[in-house]
Amino acid sequence: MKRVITYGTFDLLHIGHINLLRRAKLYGDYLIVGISTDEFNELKGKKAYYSFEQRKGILEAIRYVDLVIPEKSWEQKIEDIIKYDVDIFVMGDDWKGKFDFLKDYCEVIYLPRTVGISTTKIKTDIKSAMEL
Ligand code: C2G
Repeated sequence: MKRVITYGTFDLLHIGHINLLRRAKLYGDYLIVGISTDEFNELKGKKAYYSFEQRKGILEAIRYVDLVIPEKSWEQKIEDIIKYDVDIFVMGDDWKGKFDFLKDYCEVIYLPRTVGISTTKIKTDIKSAMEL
């Protein structure tokens, strides 16, 4: 049983998130997602549209996702990897290099981001459409 973990805010869920989760699952049999709490998002300088509970419920409905846990801090990853016996850590390559310290605990893979989509772009496009 190969266990994979990834983390993120996953707000206004879009195909970029789904592509990441789908590819992450391909590396193993069990995918854990650490979803940022509203408080941790503040630390990240992000304000999600959907609350933690809503984003968690949405992620739990995705066929690739086996377990959703709260991401409350930058420091919890090593503890999570040990606690959940994780083999592979996966993130989009906008984070390339940032989590290489986890290589002492598991495999670290950065996957290419899906081009042309982001939560920020969705918000901006809707805003401009409303102003037309
Ligand atoms: N992603 C992607 N393609 C996009 C947008 C996002 O592959 N067009 C990926 C990101 O690279 C990330 C995941 O989808 O791996 C979730 O993206 P965010 O919700 O923006 O996550 P982020 O705020 O970067 O949080 O501790 C790690 C942080 O919690 C990551």
